[in-house]
Amino acid sequence: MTQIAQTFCRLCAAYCPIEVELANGRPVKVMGDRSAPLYGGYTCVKGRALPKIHLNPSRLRYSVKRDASGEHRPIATARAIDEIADKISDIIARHGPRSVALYLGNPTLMYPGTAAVGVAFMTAIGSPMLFSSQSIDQPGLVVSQALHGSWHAGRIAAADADAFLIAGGNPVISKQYLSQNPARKLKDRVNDGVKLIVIDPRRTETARRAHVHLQVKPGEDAVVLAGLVRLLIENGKIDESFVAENVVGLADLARALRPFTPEAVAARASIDAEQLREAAAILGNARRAYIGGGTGISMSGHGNLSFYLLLCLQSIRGFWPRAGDDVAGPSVLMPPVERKAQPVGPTPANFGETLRVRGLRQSNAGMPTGGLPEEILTPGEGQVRALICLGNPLACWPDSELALRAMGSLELLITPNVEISATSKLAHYVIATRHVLETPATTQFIEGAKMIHYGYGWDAPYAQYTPALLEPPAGSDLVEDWQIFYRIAKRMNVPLAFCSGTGLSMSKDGAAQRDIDMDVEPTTEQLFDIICANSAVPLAEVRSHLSGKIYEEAQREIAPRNPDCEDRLDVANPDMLDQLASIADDLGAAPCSNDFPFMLIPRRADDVVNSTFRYVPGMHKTAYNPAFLHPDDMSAIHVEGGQLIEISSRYGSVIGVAEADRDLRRGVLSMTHGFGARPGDPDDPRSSGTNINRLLRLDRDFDRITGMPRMSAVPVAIKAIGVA
Ligand SMILES: Nc1nc2c(c(=O)[nH]1)N[C@H]1C(S)=C(S)[C@@H](COP(=O)(O)OP(=O)(O)OC[C@H]3O[C@@H](n4cnc5c(=O)[nH]c(N)nc54)[C@H](O)[C@@H]3O)O[C@H]1N2
Ligand SMILES: Nc1nc2c(c(=O)[nH]1)N[C@H]1C(S)=C(S)[C@@H](COP(=O)(O)OP(=O)(O)OC[C@H]3O[C@@H](n4cnc5c(=O)[nH]c(N)nc54)[C@H](O)[C@@H]3O)O[C@H]1N2
Ligand code: SF4
Ligand SMILES: [Mo]
Repeated sequence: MTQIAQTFCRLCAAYCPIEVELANGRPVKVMGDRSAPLYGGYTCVKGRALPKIHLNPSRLRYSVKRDASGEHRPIATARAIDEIADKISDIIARHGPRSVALYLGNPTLMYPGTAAVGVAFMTAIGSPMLFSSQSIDQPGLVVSQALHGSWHAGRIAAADADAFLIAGGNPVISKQYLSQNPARKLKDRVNDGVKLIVIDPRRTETARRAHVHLQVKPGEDAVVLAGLVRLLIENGKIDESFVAENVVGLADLARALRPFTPEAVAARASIDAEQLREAAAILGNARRAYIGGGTGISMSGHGNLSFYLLLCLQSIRGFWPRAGDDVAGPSVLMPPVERKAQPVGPTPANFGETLRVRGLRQSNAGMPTGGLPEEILTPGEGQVRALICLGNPLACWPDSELALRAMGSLELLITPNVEISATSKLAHYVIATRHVLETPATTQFIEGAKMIHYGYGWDAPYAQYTPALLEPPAGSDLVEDWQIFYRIAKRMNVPLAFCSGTGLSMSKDGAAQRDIDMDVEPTTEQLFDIICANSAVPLAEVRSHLSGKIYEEAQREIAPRNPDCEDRLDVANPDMLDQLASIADDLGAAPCSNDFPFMLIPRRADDVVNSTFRYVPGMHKTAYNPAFLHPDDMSAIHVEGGQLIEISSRYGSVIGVAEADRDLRRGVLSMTHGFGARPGDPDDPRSSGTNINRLLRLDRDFDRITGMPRMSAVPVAIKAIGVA
């Protein structure tokens, strides 16, 4: 029997509404749901591969435990969870709660309950060691808001902007910014007259639509952005009344930017000064611009400063929404919030828990994941001995050798997963979990994520709910990720309570609000009722429309500022101006190393999300991540497409498979991360790909506030090692 079911894909944060064709309970085909608004029926190769992902023969159908010889043996999931709970209790009894850490990586975004119950678990056991991918992603995006202050009313909606600036991001592939069908959205908006500026060393799918593409030398974004802001000031393109009411520090900023003349910037960043002027003219004439920075500007050094300069640009131009405008991204499944047209002044970026390594400390981007491997490996009081890991450090964390040592030294490593990843290979327990089509879901998690990274989620009051479409495969023994935390807590006898920020209103003292019943386990649907309590639109209403819907009743207007608001946006943070001064001191030609003449930069690929989906057969053009180089560079070093090359940084060496890419600027090696062999598997770059994280180091050239290591603009040498 064939049946069509509506749901949404959660393989990436775009959450595209889809229809799944089911034949006798098996998924056969995925199509975009054209009846849903905003997406125009869009799907990508990953979403369309959902049936393959589900029926993947190497999918984990039961949990496994590592035995004394290091082999994984099947174990009943309930028994594994009991054993884990007993081990965690024992570790806490011996070493205190700080010895237990949790890492929330990308699978967190697929299931609305995971983060809520995971965080509740860490709070209940009293451990501050809660890490996430945010601090190895774009931590500068939130750190800059702490240093500059933020706009209470949120951001300009893409639909209201007449110019876009995307720096170090590629929305067409990543869906970060313009998330709903970004390729179409860009095309339509550019046809409507929107002027697009892209800053990227690669002529990306996004840059192809740009009016001005600044094909910058990697790592020089702060210089380019400083040059842009300087030109705006010089050209008098200041929103004077906005600045007078809301901004402090403009004179100091202008002084700090003086050295960044178009010519100096052009020489340093190896771009054309005229193009920089053109970009400044577009931004200077724009009424409202939609501005976003991605991983490119975050990972190449000066990430905080680059994001900070983007904020300064918005503030001096007054590119913030005003009273009476519609809120971009109003709450639907989160509690309603009144948004006001006023600044929220700067706050300290660092606070809370301190690591025992390199003076790293918690920041508003979370605990520094860049310090976690050393924290695990450094003996002494407070050492982390147990890690519940929703992610794949061995493939994704910079400095894979260190990640390998750290993961291998843990007393207890638990990886909930749908497959045996590189990291799962080392785990004491791999808990087999249900997959996307087997779990109910809502869009609430992404709505919350938008509050942290405005590049995700919807500008309109959009929401969707889906029931589980499928039963797990017959004979499998699977749980949902959130149930792991709940059941461990239950066995440990620690009651869980939800904290603020998970859709519950806060108690008067801002502390946990609602206890979870520890006697009778809630169903996932009941869990949603709890985390969507007090939502702007009742969950029952969202449940009653299975296609995605815009809930007009949740649209809110931005309220006027409080008459007594004295907060200001600070465009002259001393730390940021110091960084500008030290760049200015050395503004001649960028340093160039003869030993490492190329620069490694990251890129996202359409058919994987970080390390995910690599083991799904029939889904990929190549099983590996090509080492993309400009064809002229390939000729210069006598390398042909398909040939193996040795790529060496100061810290390590890997083998890659060369491939020509005319869209790159010369001198750049562009590669996707998340690849490489699993420990013990044959290491063949053509079948398992290349782990570029072996070229990176966590403890050199890292950001003091977040521990963010350098992951782009990494100097490398390349040498041919054989003909294919
Ligand atoms: N060199 C370099 N390194 C990078 C980056 C880069 O650009 N360059 N990017 C960084 C960024 S931005 C990020 S966010 C991190 C990501 O780093 P992580 O979050 O650690 O990595 P992912 O590959 O997203 O983790 C996915 C894991 O989840 C598993 N998984 C897939 N589906 C499910 C599921 O349904 N349930 C469960 N429980 N598990 C599932 C996958 O098998 C995989 O093992 O990587 C960072 N690392
Ligand atoms: N298909 C797919 N989608 C994804 C992911 C995925 O793995 N696959 N990952 C998800 C995750 S975890 C994240 S964080 C987001 C990231 O989303 P984005 O930040 O949009 O990621 P990318 O698509 O890699 O775009 C980064 C761009 O930065 C450029 N770049 C590199 N170095 C520099 C530099 O020094 N300066 C400048 N200006 N540009 C530079 C690269 O050429 C690249 O085009 O994507 C998410 N979406
Ligand atoms: S862009 Fe692709 S992977 Fe992401 S939600 Fe849409 S269909 Fe799924
Ligand atoms: Mo990310």
